[in-house]
Amino acid sequence: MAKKRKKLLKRIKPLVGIVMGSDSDLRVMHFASDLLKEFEVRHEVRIISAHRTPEAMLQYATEAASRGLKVIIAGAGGAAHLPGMIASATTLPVIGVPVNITKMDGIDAFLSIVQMPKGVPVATVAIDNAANAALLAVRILATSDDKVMKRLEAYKKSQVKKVKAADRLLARRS
Ligand code: RP5
Repeated sequence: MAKKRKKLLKRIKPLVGIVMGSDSDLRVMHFASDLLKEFEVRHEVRIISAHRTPEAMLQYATEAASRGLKVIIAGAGGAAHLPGMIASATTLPVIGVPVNITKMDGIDAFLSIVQMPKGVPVATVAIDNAANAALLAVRILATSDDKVMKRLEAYKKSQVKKVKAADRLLARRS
């Protein structure tokens, strides 16, 4: 890891690591970062590939807990081994995001991520649903952080408001 980045990460002390196999996953994975920003949760975003940079992946996974990370969100498409391989090398909770990148509409990535063997869990969200991965990370952090819990409660209330407003609008139109 470049010295500059190491220094910066030390300063911001990220709680959530968002990793993805390729920059082509950013199209989907940026939603996780957007949501964590909304919740003011410190996080880092990295491109690390299980197949193309296996050593970097192992180093990231083995050092994650000691660097202060609490949750890892890992997104990948196709033969999506990144979330499972990271889970195999850390005790942190890992949330997998299957990314739709091939002609198989993301089913390939979904099955690769969800079918983990007993003993190595990965919490898998729906195909391309990086926002839900971030929300799950927020829920995990909220169990030990009152500020995050307050923001989560406010978020839930805003969802209720949104649905009710849409319902009222529909009633007025019909
Ligand atoms: C996976 O292969 C990545 O997560 C990405 O979804 C997919 C394709 O990568 P690129 O060929 O677009 O770099 O490892």
